[in-house]
Amino acid sequence: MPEAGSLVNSWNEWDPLREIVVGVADNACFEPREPGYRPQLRTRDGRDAAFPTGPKPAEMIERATEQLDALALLLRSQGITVRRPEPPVLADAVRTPTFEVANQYCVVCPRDVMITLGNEILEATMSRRARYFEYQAYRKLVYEYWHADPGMEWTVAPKPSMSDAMYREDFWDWPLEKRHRKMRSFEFCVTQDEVVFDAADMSRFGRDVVVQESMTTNRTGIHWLKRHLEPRGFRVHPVHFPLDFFLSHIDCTFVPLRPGLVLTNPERPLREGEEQMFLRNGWELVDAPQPTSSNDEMPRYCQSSKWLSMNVLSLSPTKVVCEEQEKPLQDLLDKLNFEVLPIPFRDVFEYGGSLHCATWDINRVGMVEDYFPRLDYRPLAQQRGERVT
Ligand code: DAV
Repeated sequence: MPEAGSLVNSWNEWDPLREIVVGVADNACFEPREPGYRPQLRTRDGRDAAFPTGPKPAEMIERATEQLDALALLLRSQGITVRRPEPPVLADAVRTPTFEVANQYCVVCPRDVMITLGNEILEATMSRRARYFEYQAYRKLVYEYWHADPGMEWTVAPKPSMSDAMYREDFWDWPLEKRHRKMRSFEFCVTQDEVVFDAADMSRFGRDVVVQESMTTNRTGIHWLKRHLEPRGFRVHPVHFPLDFFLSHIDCTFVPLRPGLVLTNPERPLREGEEQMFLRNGWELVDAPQPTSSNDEMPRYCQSSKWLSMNVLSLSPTKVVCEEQEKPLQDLLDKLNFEVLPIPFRDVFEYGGSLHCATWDINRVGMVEDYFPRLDYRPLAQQRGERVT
C-alpha cells in the first residue's frame, strides 16, 4: 500500500485536490475524419457542410487558451499545484505500420488519455488514430512523477493496431433504425477484436471503478481493465447507458460528487439493475437539470453534447468548479450544500470537453476506501442470469 503522503495518490473524483494537470490548446488541429470518427458541424444549418481540416485558427486557440489559463489560475488560488503538458507538433500526418491519419488532434483533454488509480498512472489505449500518440504530451510529466515518487506505478495499456479491420466503418452510414437496434446491444464502430479504451470512460469510487461500454471503450478493453486492476484490489464494474446513442466518456453522464452522491443524466439512465449497486449501499442518484444550451446551440465545431454542463471538476467533497452559464446546475449544487466556483469555459468545448475532461488529477488527499460494503460481487448481468460480457 502506498504512503498517504505520496505524490501520485488519487482514489476518487472528489477528495480534496492537491495537484492536477490542466490541458493546453497550443498546436490544436480539427479532428480528422477516420474510421473511428466522423466529425460534424454542430449547428442545424451546417450539418451537411464539410468539417474543417488541419490546424485550428490562431484566434480560436487564443480564446481556449485564455479560459484554460484562467482555470489554472483559479485552481492555484485554491492552493492546488497545477501542471501543464507540452504539446508536440500535431499538424503533420502520422503513419504507423498499421494506419495513417491526416493529423493529430489536441492535448486539451488529458482526462481522455490518462488516469490516476491510487498510486498508479495508467495510459489508455485510446480508440482513434488521431489520438494514438497523445500520451506523448504527458510523458515528461509522467517521468517527473515517476522519478519523484518511488511508490508510483506506471502502466501503459497495450496499444491497438487501429488498422481498418479494427473498425466497422459502415457503422457511420447505418440507417438510424439499425443504429439504434445495434447500439442497444452495444455494437459500435470499434469491434471487439482488440483491447480498446479511453481513460474517460472510467469513474473512480475508491476501490470500485465504474467503466462504461461505449464507442470509445469496448468489452475487450473492459476485460483488460478487470484483469489488470482486480488483482491490485480494485473491483471493476461495467455499466451501460442504453439510451445514449453516441456514448463516449462517462463524465457527462454519471458524475460522483461526494461519498453517497452521484449526479446523473436524466436522458441517459443506467441499464436496469445497474443502479442497484448504488442504491443498496445508500447512494443517492440525483438528476442534473437541463443544460442551458440545446445540442444545436453548442459551439459550431463542438462534437460533445449539451451535457458538457455536467462535466464539473470537484476540488473537494464540498467545492465544485462549474461552467459559468450553467445556472440551473449551480443552483442544484448549492441546494446540495456545495460551494460552487463558476468559470467561463465554453471556448474550450470545441476541443473535446469541459472542466473534468480538460484536467487529470494527480493528488487528492485521502486513501482507498470501500464505499460499497454491501456489494454482491457477482457482475450485475450475471445476477440477472444473463451471459456476462
Ligand atoms: O455527452 O457528449 C462528451 C465527453 C467529452 N469528452 C457527451 C460526452
